Amino acid sequence: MKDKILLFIPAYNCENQIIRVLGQLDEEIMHYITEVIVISNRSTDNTEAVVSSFLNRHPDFPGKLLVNHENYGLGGSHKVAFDYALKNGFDYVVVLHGDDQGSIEDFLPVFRSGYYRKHASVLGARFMRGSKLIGYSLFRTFGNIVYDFLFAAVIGRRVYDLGSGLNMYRVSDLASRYYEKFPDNLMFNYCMVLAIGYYKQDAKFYPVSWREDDQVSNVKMASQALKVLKILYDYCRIPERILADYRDRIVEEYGADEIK
Ligand SMILES: Nc1nc2c(ncn2[C@@H]2O[C@H](COP(=O)(O)OP(=O)(O)OP(=O)(O)O)[C@@H](O)[C@H]2O)c(=O)[nH]1
Ligand SMILES: [Mg+2]
Repeated sequence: MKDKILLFIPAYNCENQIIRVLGQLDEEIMHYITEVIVISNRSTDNTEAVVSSFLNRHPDFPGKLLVNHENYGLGGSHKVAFDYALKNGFDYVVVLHGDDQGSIEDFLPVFRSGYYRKHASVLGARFMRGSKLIGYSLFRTFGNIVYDFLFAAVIGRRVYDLGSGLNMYRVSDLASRYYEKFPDNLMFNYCMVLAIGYYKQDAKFYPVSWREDDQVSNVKMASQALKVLKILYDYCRIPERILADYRDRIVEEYGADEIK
């Protein structure tokens, strides 16, 4: 039987890039994807209009636009998407950032060979043999590699990325919702990496390409770098800290409206 695979595209103010991301979804890719959900985090530009108009122009495209009730951050959007995957009986969920920095094509070999079936997650890696960085600054590359090593030392496994924009998770492994209290911001993925160590997950890194051209980076590097160190330090001292609530604000329910 064919696997039921959900493609989740988080989108926040990326009206110029989201259309290119949707354009990546050609017949070959869609052969493996059952449904696509674009989750807008209450974008204030034309992201939602662009997605709606794409869906109207392609009535046979199995896609939906979801708009979060509030801006839940990138982590919060993952929670909405994982919940959707669990409730709708998906086998796997693929995450592809809406700002067109990654290429889902990089995962074609993963889809074709069924590699994803053998592991709890396949994580796109930008800093691994075979990865390709285009326009990504040397400084950020260096910083990322240092942090990869720090995390690797702490979880006792090689780490090749703390959170690229192309990942695939087995949905049954998300059923406990272990990630529910992870940060709702961009640090969500860092905690997901710690979870690999804590829960001894069978995660595999897989080299991907990553480009930076017209995207607007929302990462506040210095403050984020420090917060990450704090999470890492906490985890080193008391691994159970991963179960603590790292959110800045408690959200009772991560809700979204389906626009189409
Ligand atoms: N910053 C931010 N991004 C969000 C949010 N919700 C969804 N996203 C999407 O999450 C993705 C990642 O956001 P970016 O700010 O580009 O962060 P990043 O790609 O991890 O880091 P960069 O390398 O700086 O681009 C983008 O595709 C956004 O459209 C949100 O609330 N804030
Ligand atoms: Mg980005």
